[in-house]
Amino acid sequence: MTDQKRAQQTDAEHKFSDQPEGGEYHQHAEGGERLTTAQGVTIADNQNSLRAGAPGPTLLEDFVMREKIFHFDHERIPERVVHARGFGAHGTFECTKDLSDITRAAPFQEVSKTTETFVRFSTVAGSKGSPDLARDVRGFATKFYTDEGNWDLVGNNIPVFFIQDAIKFPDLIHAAKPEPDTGYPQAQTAHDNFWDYISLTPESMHMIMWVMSDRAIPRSFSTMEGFGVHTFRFVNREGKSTFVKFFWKPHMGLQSKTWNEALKTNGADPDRHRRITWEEITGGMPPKWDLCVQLFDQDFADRFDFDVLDPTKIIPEEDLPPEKVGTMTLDRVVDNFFAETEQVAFCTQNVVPGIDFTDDPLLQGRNFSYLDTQLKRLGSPNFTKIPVNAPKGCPVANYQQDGHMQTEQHIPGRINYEPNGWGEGPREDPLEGYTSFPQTVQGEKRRLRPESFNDHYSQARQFYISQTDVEQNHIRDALVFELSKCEMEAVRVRVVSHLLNIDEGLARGVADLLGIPAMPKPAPAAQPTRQDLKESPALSIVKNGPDSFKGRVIGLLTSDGADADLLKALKDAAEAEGAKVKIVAPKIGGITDSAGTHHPADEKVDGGPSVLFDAVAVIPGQGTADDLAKLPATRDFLADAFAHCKFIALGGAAGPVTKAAGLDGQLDSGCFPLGAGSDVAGFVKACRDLRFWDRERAN
Ligand code: HDE
Repeated sequence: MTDQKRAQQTDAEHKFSDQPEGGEYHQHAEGGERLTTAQGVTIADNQNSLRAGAPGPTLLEDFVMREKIFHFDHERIPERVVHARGFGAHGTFECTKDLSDITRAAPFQEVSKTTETFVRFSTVAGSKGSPDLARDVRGFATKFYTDEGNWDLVGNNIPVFFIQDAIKFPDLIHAAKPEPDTGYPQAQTAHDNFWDYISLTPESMHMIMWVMSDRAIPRSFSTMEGFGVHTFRFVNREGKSTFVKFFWKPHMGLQSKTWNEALKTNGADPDRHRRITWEEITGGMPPKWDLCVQLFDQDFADRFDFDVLDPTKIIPEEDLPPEKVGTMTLDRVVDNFFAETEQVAFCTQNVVPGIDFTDDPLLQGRNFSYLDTQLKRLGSPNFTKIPVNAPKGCPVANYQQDGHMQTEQHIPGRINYEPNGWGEGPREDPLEGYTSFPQTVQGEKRRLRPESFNDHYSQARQFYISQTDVEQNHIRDALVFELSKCEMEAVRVRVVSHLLNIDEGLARGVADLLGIPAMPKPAPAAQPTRQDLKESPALSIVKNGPDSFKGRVIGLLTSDGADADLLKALKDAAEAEGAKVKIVAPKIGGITDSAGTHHPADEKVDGGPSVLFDAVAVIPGQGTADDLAKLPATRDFLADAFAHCKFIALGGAAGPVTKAAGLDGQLDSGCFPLGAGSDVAGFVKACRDLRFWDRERAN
């Protein structure tokens, strides 16, 4: 287990931590593993290069040094052109519904059947080193190692996309990435190029509503949904096709950050989402999602008001409830980030018998792009042999050979072609092999967009009206934030002209907060916005939050002399809910409570701001509260928790901290005074709700 390995290595570090006096530090093999070159030659000295004299010139002859530095020089591979920042983990998918009458796809043939998976979550716009809490779409790519080959479901945490045709993708991404002359901004769409492009691309408006909502700043990967986006086909053994849309539903419910909190989290812990995922898996709380499907036939598709092949549209869950077909548990972290997370190569073309494509023009374009990009990134068509990419559930046998970094020859001997007269080697299997659905196709060869893709605003409006008032305000504020970073007024005005086609109140709110002097006319629309689409509660985060506080964390700011009974009661109440308490203290060494018990701290106060916790408690000791309150980080801890609408528990001695945070006289019913005999469990139960949103409404 990787965690045990880390623990062993940490112990080993202690053994070696004393430096020998006045000398260099050599670790000699004493019966242990020997250090060698890549050619297997044992290395005698890994600290000094080969020199003529001391000091003297370093000799070119030093193959040990040259090989070592040569390899180092070539350690980097091109980062992904999009989705560069990612985090991967292994898991298992367990089928809970037999779908063998609908599809012959291996993972769905039998209840309880398990299939190994590898998932990589990602942000889209930022580079590999960008912060996790950027406002962005999250990638949710899953490789199923089925026993009929690898199936890659390369989805996002948002069910629609910005554009309807793959030919537009390079422009969209160029506009979103840092501007080409300055090289900034990093991992942000808050700049002119992005909004200029968007304001000239009305089909992006539905996606823009999602990206400006709190969906784009999730609390963790474990609290976001995933979507296959496109309509795919399931095909059964009789060759019958059923349309399918895929959903991943998180067991922890939907949860997000607030924008101000996200900005601060990026400073406090740029690896927030990676760290949470690692800790969930290694801490025995493996994240889980249900895989759900919307299944429908051509008749339903024809009756539905939008084109099911248009990737800027959804089928509302209330119109066609997604059915649960299985559960995925991510239960194993990677052994090596580069080998697995960086080298994993997802391709939308990776389908297995029983799963097929549709004519969605975005999907068709993706089927070219992903294979192509893997060759660029991984440097060889043999990337399929890298263990994380190789099929696990079935044999691989073909006559593909050679190429850079070939590591094996499947078929030894003379035969490397088919058909052959030797009667040996792998052969086609027309019955069991992959067969494309025999769809009838006809039409003129032209560059065109179907009229059925013309309605760009109705579902954008439906998304907006389905949000709670708090969420609607967040969308407005996000638009205002982003557009305030645009220098060109024309861009801001053009965006507002589109918002007028979505919701007049939203458009006016944004225009007002941007200081736009006169409202523009609504943008010309290819099709008028339908006002009759019903609200879809499934689209709101707040309406689909968690029903328990399980898996979340209370940040406890405390100091020497803190009430021992209260600390214990808080810990017990949190654990009873399946949650944790982490101690934040003035010194990382920890605190000693009123009963003389020592508690090591998890964070020193200026390294553990409240943005890292789901709820907070402030329980200082009687004699130390004043000193605690003097620390600027203490003031921010409480003031931020309050501003981010978190539930707050305040111990009896918290007065000086409350005052320093500027909250005297402002405490509301999201703040729980705790003293001897108070209802600590009541506080933890209140934390089941995502936030105390009334605080935001009151301001
Ligand atoms: Fe991607 N996308 N994409 N994309 N995408 C890539 O492939 C592309 C789109 C998605 O964790 C690239 O291996 C085109 C939609 C994820 O490794 C590249 C178009 C959706 C990941 C590429 C789209 C996605 C990628 C870059 C428009 C949601 C990360 C590196 C036609 C359904 C996979 C790579 C991972 C990655 C192309 C649009 C999801 C260049 C041309 C829509 C999750 O091939």
